Amino acid sequence: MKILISILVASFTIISAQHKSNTSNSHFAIISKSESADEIIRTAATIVPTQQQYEWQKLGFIAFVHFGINTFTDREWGEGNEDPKLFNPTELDAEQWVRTFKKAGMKLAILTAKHHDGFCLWPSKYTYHSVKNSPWKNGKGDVVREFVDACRKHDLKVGLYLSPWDRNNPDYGDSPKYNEYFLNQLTELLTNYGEITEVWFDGACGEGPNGKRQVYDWQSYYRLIRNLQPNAVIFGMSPDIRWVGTETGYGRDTEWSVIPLKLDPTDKQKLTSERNSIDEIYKPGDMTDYDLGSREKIIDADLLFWYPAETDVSIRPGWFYHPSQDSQVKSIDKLVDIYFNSIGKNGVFLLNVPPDKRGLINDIDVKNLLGLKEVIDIIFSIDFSDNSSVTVNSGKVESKEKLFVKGKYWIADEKENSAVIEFTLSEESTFDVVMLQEEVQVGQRIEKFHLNFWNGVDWQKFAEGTTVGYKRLLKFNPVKTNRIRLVIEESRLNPTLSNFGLFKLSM
Ligand code: FUL
Repeated sequence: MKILISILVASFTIISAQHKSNTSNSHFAIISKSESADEIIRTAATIVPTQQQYEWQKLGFIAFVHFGINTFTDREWGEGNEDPKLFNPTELDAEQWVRTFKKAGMKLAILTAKHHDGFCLWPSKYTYHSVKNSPWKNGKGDVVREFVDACRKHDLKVGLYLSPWDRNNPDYGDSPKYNEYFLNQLTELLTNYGEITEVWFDGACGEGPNGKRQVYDWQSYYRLIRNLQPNAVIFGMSPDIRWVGTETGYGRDTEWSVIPLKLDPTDKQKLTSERNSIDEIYKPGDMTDYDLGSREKIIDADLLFWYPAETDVSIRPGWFYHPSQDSQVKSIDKLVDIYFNSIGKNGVFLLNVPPDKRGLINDIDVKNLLGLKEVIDIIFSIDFSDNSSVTVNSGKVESKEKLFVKGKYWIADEKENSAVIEFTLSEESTFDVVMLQEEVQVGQRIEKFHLNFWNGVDWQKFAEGTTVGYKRLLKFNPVKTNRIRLVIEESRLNPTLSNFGLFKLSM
């Protein structure tokens, strides 16, 4: 055992030396057993998103569309034995969905091409369980095609959900056979519908009809996706985008995008500087933990990687449409609160809005979704910190606009892990929301901050937080002042700030 440990220690050290360049501009870093806790923290602070992860993060607000045989059977999880003839939307209009999403400010939409029941919304040539055996458009219809066309027309990016768990396929549980089936279906979806920006995999893995448990060949799925859609990000059971860990829409107060991964001894040989080499060693882990990326978690890591959170939630209690839930559509206030707790907590907000049996999104869902957009637009229409003058650590005075000129960001001097950034507003204002953004393209660093305002006599604390990441929104009791201070108390490395704003919830 001791010998094994020494071999491991030696080889970790070598790999770490090869990957020393990872301490800047890489989306993962192997941690050497000889690295001190301080060194590991610094390494964590220099891990950055891939271009694909960064582009995805900037989308901010995206749509989920659960639609399929369950819509017609009034279920959440179909068993796979449904008659395809039940699928018969009378007024399906994917443009109505996409127009609504576009108006709501969403930038990408993800459709459940196949849910756990195995029913395919496109005429897959590998199964009878699809739209091709439904009366809809006499079996000549293709919901995926209509959805993709509508997204292209209205300039939304496209995502597809393909459930690995398939309760219809007789080969499910016969692992190699089913994996081949799954790859064939992925190939259909990734070759016939143009650019796909997000591939969505959930981790459900039920019992096969033959009593055997399916072993998914994730690595072969990733390879195929990287090959057919190199710019796509993969959600869930992949190393690109992680599930935030809850379906409530509420992310963590402390949400790190750099997360540890345990390695098997042979894993390290498979890692190169290639973006996708992490695919070969990635193992899905539990994402529901309260703490995923604190100092305590990462100092024990074998590998650290950029793994940002997607916060999924449905506008209704269920993921699929159920007439009985028409009165339970989330209110505008609730959606606004979720917005602050998803996008505002370093996540991407994935909101499910399920079409009904007609194939249309219901009026109440449309109304509340557009209501959310209206409120958000009003809140963020006036930034009370525009035209303020800024000093950092009482240094020279700059304009806020100069500090955050598009594409630029403020960064503290090397070795400075704290800062006091003071904004003098152009006039006394009342606000109750602050927005902070770090320049994640150099790493996520800020660990603790608070905000003070000048009450005429003293500096008074009015808000505080831990992580910032791509975006942090904080709500607090209204504050009236013309001077405020952002105090970055702790940062894993010299902190950055790429944007700052002060807003008012309602006028
Ligand atoms: C889960 C599924 O089991 C639910 O039905 C839904 O699709 C949700 C988004 O993911 O894992």
